[in-house]
Amino acid sequence: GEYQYLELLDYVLTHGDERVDRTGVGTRSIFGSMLRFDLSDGNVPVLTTKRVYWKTAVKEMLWFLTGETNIQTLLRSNVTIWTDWPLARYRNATGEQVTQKDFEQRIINDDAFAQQWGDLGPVYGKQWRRWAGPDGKQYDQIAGLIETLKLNPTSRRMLFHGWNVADIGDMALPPCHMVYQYHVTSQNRLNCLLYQRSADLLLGAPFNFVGASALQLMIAQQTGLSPGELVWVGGDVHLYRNHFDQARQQLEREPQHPPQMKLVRHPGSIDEYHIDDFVLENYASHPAIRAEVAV
Ligand code: THF
Repeated sequence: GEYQYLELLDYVLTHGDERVDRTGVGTRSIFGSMLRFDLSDGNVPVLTTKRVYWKTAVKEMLWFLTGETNIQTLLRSNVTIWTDWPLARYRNATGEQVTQKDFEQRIINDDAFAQQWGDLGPVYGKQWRRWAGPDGKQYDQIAGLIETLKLNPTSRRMLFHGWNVADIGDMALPPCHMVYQYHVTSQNRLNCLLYQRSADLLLGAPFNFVGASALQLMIAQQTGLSPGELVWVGGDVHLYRNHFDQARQQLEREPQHPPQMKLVRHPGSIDEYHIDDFVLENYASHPAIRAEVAV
C-alpha cells in the first residue's frame, strides 16, 4: 500500500534519471514500476502522509464517466485541476493576461465562451463512452465492460482504453491513465490493473489512485462483486524538480492505517452516481503539501 508508494517516491528521488521534459520544468524519472493496493475490507489508497482532496478526485472520475470533455461542468462542481490547459491555450491565442479566477468564472457563466475555450478535445470521457469507429458508430466501452463482467466474468478482454491514435492530435493532453483492465477472482472479487504511461508521482498519481478506486467500487457494486486489488503500473514515473522538497517532507512522515471508502446508495446504473454517494471513514492524514502543477 502506502509504503510501496513512499518507497517508489524515495527511489525516484534518489535514483531517477535527470531529464528535461515536455513542460520544460525538468524531472527525475524511472521507467516501469508496479504498486498493489488491497481494496478488500473497504480500504482505499487515499494517502495519509499528506492530505489528499479525495472528493476532487472522485468528482473528476464522475466527470469522465459522463462522457463530457468540457471543463464547464467540472468547474461548476468546484474542481479546478484541469483549468491550466484551456487557460494556457486562451492566453496564447488572445494574448490576454486574464487571471485563472476570471477565466473560470467566464467558462461557468458564458456557454458560448465555454464551448469555444473550455473543451479539452476528445479526451477520457469521449473515448470511454463514445469512441468513434471508422463507420461513425460510437462505442461505449464502460457499458460494454459492465456487460461482460456480468455475463462472462472469466473473460480476459475486460478493459477500456483511452489511447485513440486517430484522435491524439486533437486532445489537450493525451491520456496519462490509459488502460484499465479488470479481472474477477473465483471468490467474486473485482481486481483492476491500471496502466499509466506517464505519472506525476507527487501531484497526479495520488489523485489517480483515488479515481481508479472509486471507479472500482462503482463497477463492483453494479456487477454484484466485491472490490479486490488495485494494481497500478507506471511507465515514465517522474518527480518534477519543483517537487523534490515536498517529496522529502512527505518521506519523513509516518503512514497511518488507510481509510475506508463506502457507497451509501445503490444507484440503478453506472451513470447515476453523485459525489454524495461516497463517504470516507477513518481518514487520519498528515497536513496537505502544496505543489505547483507543470503545464
Ligand atoms: N499534468 C501534470 N503535470 N501533472 C498531473 O498530475 C496531471 N494530471 C492531470 C492532467 N495533467 C497533468 C491533471 N490532474 C492537481 C491534481 C491533479 C491534476 C492536476 C492538478 C493538483 O494541483 N492537486 C493539488 C491540489 C488539489 C486541489 O486544489 O483540489 C494537491 O495538493 O493534490 C494527472 O491526471
